[in-house]
Amino acid sequence: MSQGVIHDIRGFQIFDSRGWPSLAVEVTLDSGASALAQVPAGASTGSHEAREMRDGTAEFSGRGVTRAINLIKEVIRPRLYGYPINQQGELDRLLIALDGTLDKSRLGANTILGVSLALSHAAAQWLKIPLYQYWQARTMVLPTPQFNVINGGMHSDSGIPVQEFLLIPGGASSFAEAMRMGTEVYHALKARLQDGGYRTAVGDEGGFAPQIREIDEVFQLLLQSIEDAGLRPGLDLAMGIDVAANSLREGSRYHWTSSVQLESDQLVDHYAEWLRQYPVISLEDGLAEDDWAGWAYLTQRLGQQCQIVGDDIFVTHPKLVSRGIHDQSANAVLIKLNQIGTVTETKEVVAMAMDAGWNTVVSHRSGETSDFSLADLAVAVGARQVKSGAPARGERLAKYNRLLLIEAHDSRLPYAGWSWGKVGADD
Ligand code: 2PG
Ligand code: MG
Repeated sequence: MSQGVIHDIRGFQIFDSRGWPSLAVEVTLDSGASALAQVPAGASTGSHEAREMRDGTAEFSGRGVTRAINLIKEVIRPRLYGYPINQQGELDRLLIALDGTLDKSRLGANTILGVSLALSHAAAQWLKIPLYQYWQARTMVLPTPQFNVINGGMHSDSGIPVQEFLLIPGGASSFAEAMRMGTEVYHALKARLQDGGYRTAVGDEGGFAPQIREIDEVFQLLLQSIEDAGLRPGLDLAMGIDVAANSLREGSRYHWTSSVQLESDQLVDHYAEWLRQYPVISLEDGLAEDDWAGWAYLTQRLGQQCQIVGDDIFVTHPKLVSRGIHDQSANAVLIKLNQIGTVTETKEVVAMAMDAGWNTVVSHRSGETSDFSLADLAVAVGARQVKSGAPARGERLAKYNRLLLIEAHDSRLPYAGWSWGKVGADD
């Protein structure tokens, strides 16, 4: 009879949504049952993210994952063989110890995450429960999505300096209604762009990538599209932005446009103005990862009226999040599994942020696969927000569709809506 122990672990080279190699990991149990997980990759990365293991050879511009596959075969499989599957914390600690570095550089965060996720999937399967139940940590909730409908920065060639314009349908009464709102505005936006003579090609995360010079024009287009869809800006849907300001940083200043360079307090002045004019309730990476003084100033100035989300500055790392909590550098953290590398560490960082009263947003990467694990994670840890790109492109929908199915199957789970503290037009 099956004991639920690990019988085999294998890595495979697959491809992500940008056409670069990525890693899939399959865990097989003694019962013969197997589970698969796939690993994503970012483009606008924080410099303190855990390291990926890439081949560095001429093939695939150095991005092949043959070394990662070999490490799974030669180092990880022999160590984990025969272990009971139903103990994620213990297995993740073994992986961390096997790697033995602070930045996961010996085995690679991609290698470790692929194994960590596949182990979880296999365990949930063995226990015959959904993944989110296996991972359950706090009161579970269906997260409010952040739909990235305009792609700029390093995610498209639109020339727009802000990387992401996000629509946040907190006024919906269910996740299904949030999807309806998001998709209807997405289609209204496409029609508006066409009418305005803009191209409607999409960027890496499925959002449109029009060549629009003025940020205010983007905000106006979003406002009008929300209204075109018969919805109320700021009530049904609010807006967010991810500036990904690391990619604008040059020396101590921010390279806003080819002719405009700004100090961080000048950039914060811009944000204050946008918050005054538009229903913007979430601001991610408004400043660069090393601008800690700027972040404290930003949070002190705008943190009462807006969610200040740290991504590249915290990279889902307990030490950096803890520093941010101490310094009051933000009031929310973006959570990305592959920035830290294991399920267990990711859950610990979420718990730390929540205990400090911070909001948490579970996020995809710009290079994705059809893996949907992050949707289950968002529900399991009670993160009340999730970011998985536009409501378009299969790799983005894999996560949103998973949440739709979780909602359909588990009617006890409430939709987060604005429960995480929107500050907007109605209060
Ligand atoms: C971000 C992410 C995801 P990337 O900056 O928040 O949207 O982008 O994966 O390129 O870091
Ligand atoms: Mg970001």
